Amino acid sequence: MCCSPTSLCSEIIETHVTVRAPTNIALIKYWGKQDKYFNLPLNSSISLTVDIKKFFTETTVRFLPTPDIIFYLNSKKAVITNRIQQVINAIKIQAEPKLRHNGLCIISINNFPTAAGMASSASGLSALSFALAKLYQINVTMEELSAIARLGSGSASRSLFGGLVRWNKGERHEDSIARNLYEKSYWPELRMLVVVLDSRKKKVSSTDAMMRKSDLLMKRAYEVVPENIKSLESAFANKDFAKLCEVVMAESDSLHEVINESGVDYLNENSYRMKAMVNFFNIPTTRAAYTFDAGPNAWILVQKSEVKNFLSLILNHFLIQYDKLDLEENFDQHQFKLLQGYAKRKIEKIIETQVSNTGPIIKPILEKL
Ligand code: 2P0
Repeated sequence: MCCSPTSLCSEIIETHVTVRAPTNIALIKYWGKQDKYFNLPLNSSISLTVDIKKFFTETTVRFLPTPDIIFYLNSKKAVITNRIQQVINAIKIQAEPKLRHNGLCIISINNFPTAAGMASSASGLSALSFALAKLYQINVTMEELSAIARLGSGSASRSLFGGLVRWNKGERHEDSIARNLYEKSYWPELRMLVVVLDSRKKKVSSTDAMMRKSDLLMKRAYEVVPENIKSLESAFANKDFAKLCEVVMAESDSLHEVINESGVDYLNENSYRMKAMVNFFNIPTTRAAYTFDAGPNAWILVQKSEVKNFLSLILNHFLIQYDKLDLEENFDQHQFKLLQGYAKRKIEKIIETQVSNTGPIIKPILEKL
């Protein structure tokens, strides 16, 4: 009997893998599809992946001896959607035949609100694609894996990388892929303040809303976004923060103009107040930007040196529990009470996050960090 190291290795099959994947916030937004089956977008998009310690999906995938596929999302049994099935199929087709007949158990948990316009599908489908690629031991580059993750959810393709990430729209499955443009270390002072105004599940999913075609959507995809991409890439290349903010806000406004025209408004009264606050803060110099996804919660882009200044403005206006501030450097209780003196409108939480220096990570590696 031969037991060479190679033959032994090929017999060792991991029966389960646990990974964590970060989420991302789009600065240039994906909205609209050119192809529904392959989930090809109408336009390219650019995002910042945010700190994996603050926002993550943790997913465990395990082989089952029976052919069933079982899925638990946030501790509840969930349906294997066609999209998830497409991801599983795309991985299995590249796996060794002997592994293809096993069933699967998928257990996935988000550490932040699901389906509230906070990009939970981005971290979720990125975690699933990465975990399955490891479990089935397929040989793919991260760019190739981003195409597979895209089948599950468009924004998930970008969560396979840390830093600033561009997802090229492409024209076929193979070329609609994401890649890293800049690592976190390029601009380490960047911060996002995630102001959670309402974490309830949204009424209209972004997948449904973005299928509503209009002339404005087409104009945005073919004229507005390409210009915004050029401006954003140039702002990044020159580390021009004011210009970056201007384009980020213009993009968010352009997205919500298209969404509103289709009869949906994801923003609430407090979202509009947050926009007004940023505009006020930016007089006379632009020092912050707002961006909103398919939900009311505000993502505020600032540099580290302005975090406290902007937070002081928010705390003057919005009422929040002290223990709901998740900041790098918190206010002391006395300062906090003074700032909250006249605040009236309740908000849920504020999370300060840096840019992530990583995409998905296998759990044991993460624990060593
Ligand atoms: C984005 N959003 O670029 C944009 C901005 C929401 C607003 O990608 O249908 O959940 O699963 O591909 O990725 C949300 O859409 O949509 C999204 P599907 P997804 O982040």
